[in-house]
Amino acid sequence: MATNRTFTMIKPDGVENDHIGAILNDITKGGFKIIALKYTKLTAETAGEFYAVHKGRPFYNDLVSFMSSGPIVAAILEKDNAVEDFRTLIGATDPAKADAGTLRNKYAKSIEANTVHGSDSDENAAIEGNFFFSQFERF
Ligand code: 3AN
Repeated sequence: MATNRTFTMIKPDGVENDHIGAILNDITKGGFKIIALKYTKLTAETAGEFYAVHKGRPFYNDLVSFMSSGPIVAAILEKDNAVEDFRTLIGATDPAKADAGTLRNKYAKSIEANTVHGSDSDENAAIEGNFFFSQFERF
């Protein structure tokens, strides 16, 4: 069953390239309500924990080091069918394959530095939201 929430991060490249405002604007224009928002930085340890599902994949170490290389913006978003609709808004993992107008098509440069994370299931949306936001920061 589709829930109405998903979790996103603007990754270090999106922050470094000054796309925070534009991306949050696109997200809002896409019909998502931002219900929790945080500017923060992952350590190698917390990035490793967040991406534990990818442990053992060839890109895991680079992914962890990239994701802990600079500040990120974490947010919980609300919309009907949030997980699927947000995956559509961000586009394919590889920006070269992302549809025109998607966030990765507009702002991302490479498959690793692909600017925006979006949860891939309702279950992971809840886990990832809880990873970044305490019960007092979620509404
Ligand atoms: P998505 O972010 O589209 O859900 P996942 O969950 O398969 O993609 O991968 C998580 C992250 O791992 C991606 N956002 C990207 O940064 C990195 N990644 C995935 N596949 C590759 C790959 N083949 N080479 C390098 N990095 C990758």
